Amino acid sequence: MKNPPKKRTAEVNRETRETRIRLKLALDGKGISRIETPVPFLNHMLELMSHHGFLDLDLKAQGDIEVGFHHTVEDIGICLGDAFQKCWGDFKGIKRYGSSLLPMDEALVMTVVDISRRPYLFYGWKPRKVRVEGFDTALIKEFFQALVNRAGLTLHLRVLDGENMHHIIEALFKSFGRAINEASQIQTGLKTVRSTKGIL
Ligand SMILES: [Mn+2]
Repeated sequence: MKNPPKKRTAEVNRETRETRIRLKLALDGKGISRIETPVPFLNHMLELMSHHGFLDLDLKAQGDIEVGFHHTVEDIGICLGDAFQKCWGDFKGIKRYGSSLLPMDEALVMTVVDISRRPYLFYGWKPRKVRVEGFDTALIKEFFQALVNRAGLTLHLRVLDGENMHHIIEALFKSFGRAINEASQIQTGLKTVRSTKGIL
């Protein structure tokens, strides 16, 4: 009998003078998460990303939130980016591309990714409001930029419609989860990297 494909997992521990982060990530998971950070709004968003992206995520973060959420949010993005890269390993057989068009009531978001090893973020959203549920909306971009840089990901995030900030941000995280899950899939029969250059 054929063995079931092995779960791709990674562990990242990062400690700086600003934050302390411990993270375990599994692709091909069940979407189960245990998330403990001092930023409740981000906990909520990461849980959605994990659930809709079939990513198992175990995350514990502490940070200097007395100076704001910036360091903690950015550093979680860094660790998650590192974890994705570790999970992808040698990139062999990976589908590379993934996309998701996702509504959340009136909000509509489009996410397109390429596991390219060329970090690029297109962030086509200028939030109408600076704050939502005590959270600075500009940090969403910081989070994705940090993740993109470390994962070596091409990521296009577009908010096509939406009024409510909470809805829009939820749609961004769910949509990212779905797109990254699709792109991370292993293409049966593909033994090399998916590039005509033969290398990523
Ligand atoms: Mn919500």
